[in-house]
Amino acid sequence: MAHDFAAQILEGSNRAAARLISWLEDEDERAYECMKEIYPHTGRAFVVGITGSPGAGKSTLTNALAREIRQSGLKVGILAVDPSSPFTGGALLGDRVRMSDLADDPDIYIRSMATRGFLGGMAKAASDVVKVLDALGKDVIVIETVGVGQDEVDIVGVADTTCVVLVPGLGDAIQSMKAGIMEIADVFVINKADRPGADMLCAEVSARIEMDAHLRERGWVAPVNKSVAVEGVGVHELWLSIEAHRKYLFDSGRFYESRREKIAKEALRMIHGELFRVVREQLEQSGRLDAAVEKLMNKKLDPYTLMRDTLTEWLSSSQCKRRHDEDTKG
Ligand SMILES: Nc1nc2c(ncn2[C@@H]2O[C@H](COP(=O)(O)OP(=O)(O)OP(=O)(O)O)[C@@H](O)[C@H]2O)c(=O)[nH]1
Ligand SMILES: [Mg+2]
Repeated sequence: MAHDFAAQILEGSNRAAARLISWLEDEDERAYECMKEIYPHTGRAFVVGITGSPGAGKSTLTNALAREIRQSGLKVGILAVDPSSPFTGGALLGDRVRMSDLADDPDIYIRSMATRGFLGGMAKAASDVVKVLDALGKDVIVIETVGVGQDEVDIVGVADTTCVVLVPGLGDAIQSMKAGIMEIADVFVINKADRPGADMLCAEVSARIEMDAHLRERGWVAPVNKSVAVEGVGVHELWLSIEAHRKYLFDSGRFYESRREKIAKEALRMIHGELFRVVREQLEQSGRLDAAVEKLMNKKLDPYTLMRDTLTEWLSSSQCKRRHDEDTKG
């Protein structure tokens, strides 16, 4: 079943991909079977992250960029991570409306995802969806996400090239730079360049890049682009910057290195998530968590001891179980 389904995705069926993504969202067991099948066929697509403040024009830019990328014959997948709510809220609907003119092109696949309610965390959800789009045969995958919290920064960690969108007049440019934006940006885009202050912001960001000597050590200096996304101005140049970064990654060997880091991080993240889920389930269902919390409250127990004891106990009980399973099998 999973095999046939995976085959459909590998043949490029958007419908099959949509179904698999729904399974992933529902944590349906069938999703894992299918993901195992498609995994060997992933890792081929180039992943671009578009992040920035709410309303910076990320969706408009993503839309225009997708169109630009399609012109070179490449297939595009778009993942819009919606910050607003787990419900089909305003922004999600807005994205749909603005991107609807792309929806007729079968070589563009657009998927929205709400940021709340994912047990395994957003970064896992995003990298799962990226894998599906990759297996589906998309050459470039664009992830749009609001750059505010750690969750979003983690999502961007899935991308090969991260574009940070800034807007003149918001006054938070320097603020966001402090919040680690400088470190994650491979390419800067000053969008809404039709507004006053764009040149000044451009100069400000460039000066900041100059200042950060340790950023320059990376061997790549983030270019600062300007765009008017609503008019498609500067989008071609943005794509050229992304391609230049891609070339840098390959030529310098950073691509391999960075993918390796991502895979290691992802593997650990998944194991961490699953271990936590299993242990928590056991503690909660047996009522032991409540009992332990009671003791913690009364200072009859400390969380350090609880942490170690829980782990030791869990490890020995799962070893016992394995031995038991082996015994009964043999
Ligand atoms: N003046 C001007 N307006 C723009 C430009 N790009 C986008 N906008 C407008 O800015 C508003 C927000 O654009 P979106 O593309 O939805 O921005 P976003 O960053 O995706 O917004 P969220 O996903 O809600 O965070 C829309 O009304 C756009 O039409 C631009 O270059 N210039
Ligand atoms: Mg948007």
